[in-house]
Amino acid sequence: MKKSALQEARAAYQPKLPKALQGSVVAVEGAATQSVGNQDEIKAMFPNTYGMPVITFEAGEQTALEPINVGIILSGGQAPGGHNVISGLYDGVKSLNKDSKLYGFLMGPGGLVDHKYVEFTDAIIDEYRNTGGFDIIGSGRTKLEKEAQFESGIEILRKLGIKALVIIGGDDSNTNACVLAEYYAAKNYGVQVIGCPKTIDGDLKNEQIETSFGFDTACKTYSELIGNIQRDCNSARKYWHFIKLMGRSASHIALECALETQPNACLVSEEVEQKAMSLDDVVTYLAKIVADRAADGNNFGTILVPEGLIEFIPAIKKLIAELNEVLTDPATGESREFESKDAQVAFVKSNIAPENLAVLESLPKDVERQLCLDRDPHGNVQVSLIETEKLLSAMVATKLDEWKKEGKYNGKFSAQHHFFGYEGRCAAPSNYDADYCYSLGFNASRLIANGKTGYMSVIKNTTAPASEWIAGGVPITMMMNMERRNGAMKPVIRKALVELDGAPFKFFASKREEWAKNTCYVYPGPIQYWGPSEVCDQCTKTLALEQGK
Ligand code: FBP
Repeated sequence: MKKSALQEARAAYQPKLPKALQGSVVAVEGAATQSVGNQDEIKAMFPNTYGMPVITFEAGEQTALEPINVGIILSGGQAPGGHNVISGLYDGVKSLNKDSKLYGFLMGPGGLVDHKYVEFTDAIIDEYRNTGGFDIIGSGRTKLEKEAQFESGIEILRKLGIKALVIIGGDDSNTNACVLAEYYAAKNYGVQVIGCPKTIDGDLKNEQIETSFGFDTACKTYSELIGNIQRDCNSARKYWHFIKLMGRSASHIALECALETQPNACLVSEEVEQKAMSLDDVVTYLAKIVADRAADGNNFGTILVPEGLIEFIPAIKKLIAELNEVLTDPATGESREFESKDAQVAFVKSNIAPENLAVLESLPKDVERQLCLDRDPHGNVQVSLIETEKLLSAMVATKLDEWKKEGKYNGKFSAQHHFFGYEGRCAAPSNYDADYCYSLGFNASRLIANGKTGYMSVIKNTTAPASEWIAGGVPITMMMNMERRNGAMKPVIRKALVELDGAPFKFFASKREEWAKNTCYVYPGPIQYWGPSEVCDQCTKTLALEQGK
């Protein structure tokens, strides 16, 4: 495979490991844990994996191990650093015993069910160290949740002599990892299951997980692009740029990019919901910023829009909740099947409450259609397909026209649209993600060596130099509560949305009026892999503010 100059140089980068993982370790157990909500229900559903202690690794005598075979799966959307989780795990299991083997299941959880796999070798792993992407084995969104899938999985795990499976995924995939861990434990199958916190969205974090991997690199990549647009914008002074950012429901990516680039506006879906803003309120808020800048002669600017915004406008949220119920077959709990997309839209329209129908029909046709159509395998609306940035700019233009007629606005409004998501999901991992991911993978090997199952690999204290990072494991059940999904209550890992009383949002809120009126753009430039530590090892602003740094 032909490599770029950067790839060549980057292949030689040795990711930093926490001090505790640099030699032999012992597992230090904390107190018994409980789930973040619905303790009785979760305990009853996970009798074998509930209540286990948090684990911290400290330097100590590790007993010699027999060779162990381990499997790994990449699940869901790509996130920078996935290859380093795999290389960290590979190096970790080999350091325990050089005859240990690591297998990768192909194209996501489906590879386990369909028995498609590859055995990693030094040559394969070396090709992918410190690279972005998930192409080493591919990823997929097959939901691992049925007994038949678990049973099909155990057949191949037994055939390959695999004693532990590592699932790299977001909140839904790690929830499923925990269900699988519980199932194999209940059946005494002798296979451990360990999760790893992945997603650019940044919404898999809590008291125990500081951040999901990939968030750092993805935000830095988008911020570079936003900074470039801002410089263009400030040079030509003739466009308003509406920039939608991935992130699914949560606005962490939009907020982090705002902290890094200081745009004229950034919507935060969680605030829109809390203030019960209507679509018209959101449009009025943005149009006011445009009009105020026009009054100063500035007919240009940047507006960041989180991709999940639409789901958080209360009337639309209520509508989506009913659509999700109507699209689920109550008999099976699965999505209903329809002959055609038109049939699906017609069925939806004749089965929802009149007030929700009115909201649906008030939206532009393409948004209306997208909301009625397919969900992803976990039941989520595919928000990345809804062109919110275009919807908002069209509505802002209409509002400004009205104000012009009323003599309230006298500027020029010309819009450009962008959607950044796929541009950042496979970027070469920043040093932070390269080190964090390698440590997560290496650490997973230590959890396996210590016989743990139903745990998430966790690395903490990551705003400190890597040598001071704390390695360990957290029982996945500890992060769970019961939530309504596809018409039924299910145990799930609680998704972390932007906290409006958290330091990152509060800092943003204290600055945004100034950033709206004046031109305070910051141009972060590209990710740096070599150079002074304050340039190339910095964490996200979100993490720094959360930890009071
Ligand atoms: P994960 O939650 O699986 O990590 O995926 C994140 C994400 O990039 C979201 O931000 C986005 O809404 C979605 O994936 C897009 O999905 P797809 O890759 O199927 O287009």
